[in-house]
Order: sequence, then C-alpha cells, then structure tokens
Amino acid sequence: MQKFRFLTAGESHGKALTAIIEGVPAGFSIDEDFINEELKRRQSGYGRGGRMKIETDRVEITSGVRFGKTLGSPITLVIKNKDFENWQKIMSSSADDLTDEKSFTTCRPGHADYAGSVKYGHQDLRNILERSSARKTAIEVAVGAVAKLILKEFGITADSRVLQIGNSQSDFNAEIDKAREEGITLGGRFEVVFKNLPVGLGSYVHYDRKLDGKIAQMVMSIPAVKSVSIGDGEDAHRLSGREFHDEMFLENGKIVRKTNHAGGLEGGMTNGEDLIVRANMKPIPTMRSPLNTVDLANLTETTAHFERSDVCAVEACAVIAEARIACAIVDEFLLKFGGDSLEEMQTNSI
Ligand code: EPS
Repeated sequence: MQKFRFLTAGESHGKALTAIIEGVPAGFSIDEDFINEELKRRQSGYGRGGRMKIETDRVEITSGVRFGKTLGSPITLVIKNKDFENWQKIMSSSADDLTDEKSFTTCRPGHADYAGSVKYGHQDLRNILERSSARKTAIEVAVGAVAKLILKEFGITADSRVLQIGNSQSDFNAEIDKAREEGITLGGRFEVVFKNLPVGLGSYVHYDRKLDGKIAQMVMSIPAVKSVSIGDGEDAHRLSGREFHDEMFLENGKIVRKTNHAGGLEGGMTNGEDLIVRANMKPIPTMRSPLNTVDLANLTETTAHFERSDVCAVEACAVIAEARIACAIVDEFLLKFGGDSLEEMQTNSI
C-alpha cells in the first residue's frame, strides 16, 4: 500500500535530476525557498568535495503546484546539474557523440561498479557510476522537503545531528582534515528525530505495514548506509527487559514515559513519543589514495578509479535520511487520514 509515490531519474553528470510525486492532496502550501534551503543543507557539512563548489542546487517545480498550492495532480521537480556544461559530449544521448573519454574499467571496492557491470553487461563503468552516484540524493531531498511541508501542516517537525565521525565523537573537523591529508575517507553515525507524531501510524497486523520496517528500507537504501536502528536498537541485545522497555505512568490523566528506548515505535506503530532513527554510514569508496582492485578490461590487478570525492558526507547523509523518513511518514499519514485535500485531511485527523 502506497499513497505517496515518487520516482526519480537522472545521472550525476547528466542534464538534470527529476522526480514525479503522485498522491499529494490539493491545498498544501509549497514553499520553494524551503525546498532550496533543504537542498543547501544537503550540500553542506565539513568534508565535502569539489563537486559541491560547482553546484548550487535549486529546484524548479514544473507541474502540480499553482500559486504556491498543490493541485492534487502529480508534482514534478527538476534540479539542473550545472556540471553538465562540462560533460555535454560525454553524457550525450546521441549515438553520434560516442566517445571513450572519461571511460574507466577499474572497479572501486565498496561501490556499485563491479556488481553493476556484471548485472547490466556494461564494459564502461561510467554507465554504472552515473546513476549509482550519491548525486541522485539531491532530488530525493527535494521530494522529502515536499513531504516535510505536508507534515508541517500537522505540527510534525524533523531534525538530525551527527553523533560520530570515524572514531571521534567530538572533534569531527580535525578527524576529517586528517583523513583528507591521508587521501582516505570517513564514515560515521547520525541520528534523526521526528516530533509531534500522532499515535498509530503504521500497523502490527502484517509485516509490510510495520513502520519500523518501512523506515529501515528508506534509510538502508541511502548510498553508503550499512546499518539502521530505531531508538536504542543497537544496544537492545545487551539490555534486560526491565532496562530496555519504557515504563508508562499517569500524569494528570495523561499517559507519560520517562524514557524512550523504543524510539517512538512499538509494534511497528508510532506510540506518541519522539521517533528516533540512528544509522551508520560507511566511508565513501572513492578515494584519492585508492584500494587494490581488478581492471575488468584486461583482468589485471591495479588500483581503483579516482576522479574526485567527498572525504566525509555524514552530515549530508543525515539530511537525506530526514527526507527519506519524511516520505515514509507522509505515506502513513495519507493512509490513515486520507482525503483529496488538506481540508479533508484536517477533518479526518481531528
Ligand atoms: C555528489 C556528487 C558526486 C560525488 C558524491 C555525491 O559528484 P562527482 O561524482 O561529480 O564528484 O561528489 O558521490 C559520491 C561520493 C559517490 O561515491 O557516489 C552529491 O551531489 O552529493
């Protein structure tokens, strides 16, 4: 079951990234400046690479919104790749422009290059890199910004923070500087929090309706994310039942909790507490000091392809996770409170 559906398209150095969102009811305010602010957040963070100096991501809304309000029809979002100017011939869709400039055959361990080439039969790994690049997360953040604007009407807010970079829990920039000098990359750990969620989004009745499962899928499929947990899920194996579960108390007739180890989800449903999602991002596989690998063109051992890369993108990853989770929550909102317009949803959610 999916009410908030979207598809994205676009290559890292292609003309543009595009998304079509279907299922947004009529009457929601769409603030383009807010979407652009979210795009700016995704581009920032200490440790980003050369590409971020080229791009200033801005969204263009080409359908579904009129005079700042959603129409109920599909919404199309476009982000132009400025770098396309430098890649027009290399990324051309015309057979007349065929070139092997910027082709490469040396897989980056940890990236999609090897499995992608076997799967799709591409000899030129550029054909894989262009879509497997994390560049596509720009348009996902724009989609997530639309989801956040819907949630905002119901008082729901999202935020995130970096918890750890490499081995450091505090001096992140020094850690990143050290990695840059060594020509390596760093991963890290981040946390996303959603506040003011109603009780009962998601359901326990079937495996594919559990919101924790839906959130895990959304976060796990962000490039470089290797593990996702809800609340104190990563410690769940070592805590006793008394330590882990969040006891319930009454305060002026209202049910309250003093802890939130469950991260706001019980039985696959929101329980009215803050939704807390944590995830670990591996280090980006593209490195100035490259790893050993195999050249697929002649099956010889060599070192991996390097063009340019971010040293660390954990802060950006947290922003992307906010966007993805917002999509999962909006989907549940539409399932539960339905309606073809904001007005209908407001009536249904009272
Ligand atoms: C990214 C754009 C990419 C990479 C990065 C994320 O740009 P380019 O390939 O031109 O350098 O900087 O992607 C990766 C690190 C990766 O391994 O895919 C962006 O817009 O965030």
